[in-house]
Amino acid sequence: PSVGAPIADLQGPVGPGFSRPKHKRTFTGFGPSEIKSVEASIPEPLREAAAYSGTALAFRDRLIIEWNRTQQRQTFTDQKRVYYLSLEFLMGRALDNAMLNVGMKDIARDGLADLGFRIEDAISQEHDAALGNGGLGRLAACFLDSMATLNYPAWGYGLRYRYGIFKQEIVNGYQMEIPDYWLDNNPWEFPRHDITVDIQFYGHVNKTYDEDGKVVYSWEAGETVRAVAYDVPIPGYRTKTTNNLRLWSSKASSGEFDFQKFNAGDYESAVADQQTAETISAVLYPNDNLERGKELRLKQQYFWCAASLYDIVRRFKKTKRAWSEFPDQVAIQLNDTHPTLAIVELQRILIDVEGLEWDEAWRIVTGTFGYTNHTVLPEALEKWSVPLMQNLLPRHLQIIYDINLFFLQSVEKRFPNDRDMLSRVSIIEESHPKMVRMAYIAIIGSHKVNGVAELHSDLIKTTIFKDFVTIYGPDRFTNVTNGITPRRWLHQANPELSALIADKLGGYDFLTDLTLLDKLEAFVDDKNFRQEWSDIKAKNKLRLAKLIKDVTGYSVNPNSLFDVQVKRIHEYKRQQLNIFGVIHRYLSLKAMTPEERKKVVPRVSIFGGKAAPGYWMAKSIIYLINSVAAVVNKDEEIGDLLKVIFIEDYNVSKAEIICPASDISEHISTAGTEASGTSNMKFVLNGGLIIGTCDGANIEITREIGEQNIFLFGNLAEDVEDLRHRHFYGDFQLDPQLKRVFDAIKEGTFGDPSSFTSLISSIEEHGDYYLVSDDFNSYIATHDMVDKEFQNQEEWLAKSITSVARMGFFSMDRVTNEYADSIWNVEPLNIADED
Ligand code: NTF
Repeated sequence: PSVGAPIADLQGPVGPGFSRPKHKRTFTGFGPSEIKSVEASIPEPLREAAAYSGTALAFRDRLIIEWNRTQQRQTFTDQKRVYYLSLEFLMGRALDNAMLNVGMKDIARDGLADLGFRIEDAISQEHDAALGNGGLGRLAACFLDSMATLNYPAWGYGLRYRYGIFKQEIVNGYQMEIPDYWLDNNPWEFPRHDITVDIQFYGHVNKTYDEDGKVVYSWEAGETVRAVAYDVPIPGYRTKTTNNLRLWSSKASSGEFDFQKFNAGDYESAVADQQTAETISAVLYPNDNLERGKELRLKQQYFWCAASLYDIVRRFKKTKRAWSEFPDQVAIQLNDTHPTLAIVELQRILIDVEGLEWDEAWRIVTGTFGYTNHTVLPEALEKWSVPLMQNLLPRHLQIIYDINLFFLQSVEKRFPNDRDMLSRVSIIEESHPKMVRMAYIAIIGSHKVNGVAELHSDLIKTTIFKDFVTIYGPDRFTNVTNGITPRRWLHQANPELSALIADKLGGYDFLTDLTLLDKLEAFVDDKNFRQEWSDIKAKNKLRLAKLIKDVTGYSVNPNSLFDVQVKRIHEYKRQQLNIFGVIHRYLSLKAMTPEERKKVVPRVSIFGGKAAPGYWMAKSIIYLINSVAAVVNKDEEIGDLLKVIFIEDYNVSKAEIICPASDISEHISTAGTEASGTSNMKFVLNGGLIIGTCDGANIEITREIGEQNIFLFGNLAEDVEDLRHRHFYGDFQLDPQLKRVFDAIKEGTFGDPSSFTSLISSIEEHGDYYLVSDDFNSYIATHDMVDKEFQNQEEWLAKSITSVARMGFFSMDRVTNEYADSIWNVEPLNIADED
């Protein structure tokens, strides 16, 4: 990038300037004074952008060397590799992570300081790589970090969206969506114009016979789009391993636009093909936990699966091994059902292109794939209409029908008289139109299926996939509870806490073996340590207060209790429960005498998260939060006792500031709906306590840190169905405290009540599907306990330290090793210096 170039040049030869600081001092090129004069002529923001670019390019050069070496070594040893297929990678920023992983952040800080820059300013110039919606995409990013850190030969495969998740702006309380064009000046990707695959769509299937009279199917496609690889280096922490994330970008298969048409003056149609092709990788679908069955989405899925498989198969074929060895060399993990077509595509390649028999091909396929389920919500389970699939992927639909036929035949053999069972487990749902159930293909075509937390894995076995447990037995189904990378979510986000821990534990080994944190418990009564611990939390709260001031204009008192809920806005995650609780608090405060108010713990309720653009109810929740904020925050009678904040455009880099700054965070989904949740882990790892339901990974967090260190409330998953049933039959009574909240809203306390009608009526009149009313009383009572316990700062601090000490289980490294052992059967490979 042009703005980066001058500074990068001034750094001298890339690499040595950082790795050997003494060279920097003897470097005889431009000295700081010469640089100053150059600087003076460049406006400030440009200079910081240049500082970022220069630093990024320097680190990038280092990464390339280790990346090449890693790839060569992995190819040479030719051991089994893992391919992680994910339609989302929510990476966030790369520079800080790269500096920490190669262990040179301090040197970079000094270098930048010599040039007159603060390293934080340079880092914050970077645009987040936001190719994901929420937890699922962030989990994929944590996987990449862990796989590289643990030296697994692993690749990620995804799509190179031109637009990531939209940027959120709050205008008059409403969410507005701004396109996130993020690719300008992205130093972390390498276009690989030498690596392309032509992907086919539409057309029809020809049936012919070979010399032996065997039927041969060939797919004559109607459209071809070219996939071009873009590679992103993924450095591990304190290791030479630098893995690859390959993102596919679409373009016209002819390469360029049609020059003949152009010369004939038909400009529009000259570029039309090109534009249609580029549309495939243009934009990330912004839905979290929702599938809408749009053709372009199916095109994205096939485009990416087919390109990735072509690449994987090409790599395998270079080894000249027998096809039967494919599953010994290749493990492919499906991040949810989005890449399920990869199963069908591999079967197609093996039988149609490579000429294998069906059964042998299918053994290879099932030996290769593993499927992770991330949700039980019915609206998120992918189904594609048969006519749509028939049109776009005619050969694949045939293969799906064959997979289904052989599967149903085997089921019928074992359960002869159970017709219901056959229709229940059929890949094809007999609806109008017929639908292809992608999760069923994923289960049938994989050797392992896993959920992402214990309760969730139990639920899939007893509800949505129950019949498949009967058919395959329990061994195909397993649990791997999610985790997070401690590198980004402790060391990078909370450097001071990380340093304090390192000081007590005698080094940073806990960052690669998080169970070492348990040694912190020995210091729980250490006075100095406790003081430092609480000082760090206070500083982190100040840092967040500053962010709040910058983005909302509101000043908050950093001594208040910071209560945070940041995640995608969804009815099942129940931000509405939280804001109703806030209103309840406000009404209670208003009813108090000044004497009573003196005893109140001041609180800042902080929200953040995006609503899917088409999700009306989620958008109303955002509007309600902002409407409450507008009233409460200017109420002088209340002052600092309560502030309500909505931080716009919540993303990975904001999460890095928010997570270390909570006193308490909210993970309050209706029991049984949140598969795992991972921000719960991030907050606890940073010394925040949590309030939550018995849902997702909250349950294992409780098991690990102890019941006395978490605020649990609400109905249990096992009671949800019954409660919903009762509501449905009219057995529903609005909680009296919630009724007071609704009355206040209806009276117009927070603006025109008609904006909130559907929010209220979904609870009052339409069955309260998410049990907001059922859980309200226990939610409020638990918040009262939070206030009470927060007043005992000594106890609170002990809980904070103890909880962090017991969080070792939630490292993504544990997760990655579990997948490697029980699903992938892969071994690490060390990349030594001399290789
Ligand atoms: C999400 N699933 C779940 O909703 C979260 O609870 C979980 O922590 C993450 O996956 C990661 O496992 C999805 O986003 C999806 F797409 F499956 F709905």
